[in-house]
Amino acid sequence: MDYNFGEIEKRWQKFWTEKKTFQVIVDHSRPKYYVLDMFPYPSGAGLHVGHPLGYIASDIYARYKRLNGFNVLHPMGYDAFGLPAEQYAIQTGQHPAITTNNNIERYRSQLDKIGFSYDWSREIKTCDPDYYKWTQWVFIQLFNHWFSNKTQKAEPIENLIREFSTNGNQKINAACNPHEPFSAHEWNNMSEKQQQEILLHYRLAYLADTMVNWCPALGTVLANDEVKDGFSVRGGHPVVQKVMRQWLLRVSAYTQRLLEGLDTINWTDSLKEIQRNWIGRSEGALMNFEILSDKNHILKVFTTRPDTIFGCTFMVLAPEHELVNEITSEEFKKDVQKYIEQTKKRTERERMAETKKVSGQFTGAFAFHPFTGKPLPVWISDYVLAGYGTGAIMAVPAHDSRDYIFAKTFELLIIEVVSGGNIEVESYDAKEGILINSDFLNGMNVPDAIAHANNEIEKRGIGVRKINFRMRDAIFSRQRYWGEPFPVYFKDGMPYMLPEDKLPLHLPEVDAYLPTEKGEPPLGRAKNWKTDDGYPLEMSTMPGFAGSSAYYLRYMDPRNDKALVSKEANKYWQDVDLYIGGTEHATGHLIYSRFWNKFLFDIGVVCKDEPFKKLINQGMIQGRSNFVYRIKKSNKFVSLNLKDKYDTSAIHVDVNIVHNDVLDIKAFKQWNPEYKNAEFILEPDGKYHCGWAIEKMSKSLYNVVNPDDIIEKYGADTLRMYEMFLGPLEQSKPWDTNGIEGVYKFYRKLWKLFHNSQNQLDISDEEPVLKELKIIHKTIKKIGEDIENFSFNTSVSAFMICVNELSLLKCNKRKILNDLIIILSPFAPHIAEELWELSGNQPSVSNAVFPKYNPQYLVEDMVEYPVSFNGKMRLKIKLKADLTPAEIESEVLKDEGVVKFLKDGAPKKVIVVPGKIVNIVI
Ligand code: ANZ
Repeated sequence: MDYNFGEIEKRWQKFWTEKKTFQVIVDHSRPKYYVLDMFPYPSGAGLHVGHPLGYIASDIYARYKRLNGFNVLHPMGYDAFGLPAEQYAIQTGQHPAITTNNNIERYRSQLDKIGFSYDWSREIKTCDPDYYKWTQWVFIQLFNHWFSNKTQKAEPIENLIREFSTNGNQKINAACNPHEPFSAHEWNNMSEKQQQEILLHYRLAYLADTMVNWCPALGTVLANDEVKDGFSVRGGHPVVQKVMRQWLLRVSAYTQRLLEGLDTINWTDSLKEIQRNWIGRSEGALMNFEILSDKNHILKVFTTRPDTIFGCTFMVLAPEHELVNEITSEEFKKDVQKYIEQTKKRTERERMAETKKVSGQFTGAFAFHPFTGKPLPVWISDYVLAGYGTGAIMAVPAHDSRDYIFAKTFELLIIEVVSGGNIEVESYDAKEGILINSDFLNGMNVPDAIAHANNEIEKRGIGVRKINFRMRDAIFSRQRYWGEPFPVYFKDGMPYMLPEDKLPLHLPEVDAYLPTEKGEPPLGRAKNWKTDDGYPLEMSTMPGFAGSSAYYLRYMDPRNDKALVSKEANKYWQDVDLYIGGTEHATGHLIYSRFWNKFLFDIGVVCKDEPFKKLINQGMIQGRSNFVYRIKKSNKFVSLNLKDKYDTSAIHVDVNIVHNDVLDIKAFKQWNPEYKNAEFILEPDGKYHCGWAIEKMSKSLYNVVNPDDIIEKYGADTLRMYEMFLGPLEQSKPWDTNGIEGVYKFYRKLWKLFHNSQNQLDISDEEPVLKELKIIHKTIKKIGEDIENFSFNTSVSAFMICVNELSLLKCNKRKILNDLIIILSPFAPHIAEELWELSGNQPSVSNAVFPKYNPQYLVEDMVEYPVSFNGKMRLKIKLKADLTPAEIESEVLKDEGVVKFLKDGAPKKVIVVPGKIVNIVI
């Protein structure tokens, strides 16, 4: 019988499904292990060979853990809401649910072919009402909680209401939006609407006016990364900055815990660093500057360099700052207005990225320097961001590069206050040097001056020490159709939550996936979009990250209709032990889900504060593109090595019609009607050679390789092993099929070990000999260690060496082969199952136990001894490893080289360190 991967793979995939091999339940007799892949967004293009890289790695690990006695939870599902299906719906009218389901089916069939050990009974789709019921439920809990800075956790909103009615908001230390103080008496006399408005300042999910990127053509708010140079990435429509009332999540409340949590989890340093930067903790001071006017305006600024206060020569406000209108003098009103309009066209990211040029406008107002009393001109400029700190700065041009460019551009005063640089040429931003021109700070170094300035600022009541975080609250509404509806209705303009027994609130049908004539989101088109009592429902939907924020919890108990996850299931599965996915989620999903989890921890839904214990980012698989060279203004193509003689342009050609960089000319002519009559200038070997380059794997570059095609040709086990063989998991690497035959041949060789030359099964029950035992135990050790270290590429070569060595020995001993099958099974589960059964074992091999290596077989046979004469190393002698010191001495003294050195004289002494060295004293 030949190695027929097609049949074998289908058979075992069917077996696993029918026997529910990978279905798991809570089982207290075994330790749990939870291996999770970042679930995919099912796009219309299907999977390419880059997608399964991480899935294969996690599957190997999951299967390995299972062989080691763990009860392994290894689920899969779909992040199914999102823009592409909705855009497609707008173009074609096809309901996004249909598009999504078609795509999911395609994904599923592709995934099934790869032989993953997923427990498909736990599959989830975020667009499924039974699933998003719990996304809505968490939202309600967020709305009903606030964050106490004192206890550093979420607390029920009722506690806060009680506090307000007894003490007002004076004593409370909460994460909240800035607002006016009020007394208990005032609170108790407020209308319900007023109270609700105030509570929004505290709720963990709240409505607020906030600056957003608004794209009128798409009719929605866009995230920063969906906007480039003032235009939407998708469609290229203009985007403006606009204040809109939006739902937000108070992620900022959890900044300290999000930071501290990083120290408790096993993630790479680089990923942790990305999160730390994103959270952006800075220590500094919040200072008050009085504005020179009759209205007592106070300008608050946040600075990390209070030591440089005597170098402050002007102030800058973000153009959106609330004081701008009030302080601008008549004379400058028009120019200021013009400047504000201009800024609206730029996104925050662009404003931050611009470091060479500055723009700005004087307001006509002045502030007082809090120490010297000197007047400081107040400007507006878009390099100061509205959403960071207080949206206003004290400018110290000598020591801040942006302020420096600004001062130079507008000819403002520059005063050096820290020595060490040359401010004639550039600002000196370093946090070291001695303070000058700074009154009571003169002569101090920077750290001392910071501490001293802070003390003085607090003593004189000019300001307070303050820790500031860069991370903002997350804007949580989208004016789109294909997302979770909010469980929210409005009464008297204020938001209220639906009762939990009304969940899920189903996404309604609409006649078009577009905003209404009035500019409302698509849900504004839904008939009867109101509660039973006639109150209007929220028309925005939740953003993409809503559904992925707690999906790992739902897998623990996916069909529970009473709770997001039962206490029992959560207590057993606890958290994700291993999470594998792409780096692109470093600041989005991985922050939001940690926040979400911490909140659920606070309210007692989950038992772990951090959701993902260990996280690995797989590298990207890049495409290897091919090119043909078209002679300009012709339909003639010239081969790679002749192209320099012509004026050509390179054209991407589908890699699937190129083999080892040689173009399949017939296929090329059929590929595109334009090339039907193309002519070719070939190389002397009669072939058309293509050029190549490593690029992103993308449909538009025609370099996409579909795993289905590889499986069709070589089988899933070859695909799995080959993806691992490409290189270290965490590195990016190009897809290059040049070595795939090698992996395929390896399986055939393995197959032959079990079969005789007539291709009949032939396994011997003879006891293995030492040589064979050494080979297999060396491999068991190596594979176990490699898997633990996620070094799967080195495992592949270890398997190849092992099978080669066993083949040379013609080893077909059952005891050796059984172990080999088990350790191979995580990588190549289909062939492993087949050989396991053929060898007379009870399927499935996934129920076997990963063998333990015996160190006795790992001892090297021979040792190479360096032999020294009076301490000087002269020669090396190979000896059997198990000799006694006396035997070693006698062997060494018999050696020809040694005899020569001794020149017939007897040595005075021979010192033997077994396994290491021999020293001869003469
Ligand atoms: C005076 C000063 C002097 C500053 C100096 C820096 C250097 P991080 O570390 O990122 O927190 N800043 C504050 N709010 C800002 C805003 N909304 N937009 C732009 N810049 C803002 O940086 C804090 C520093 O960034 C603050 O300290 C402030 O400039 C500026 F030699 O104040 B500094």
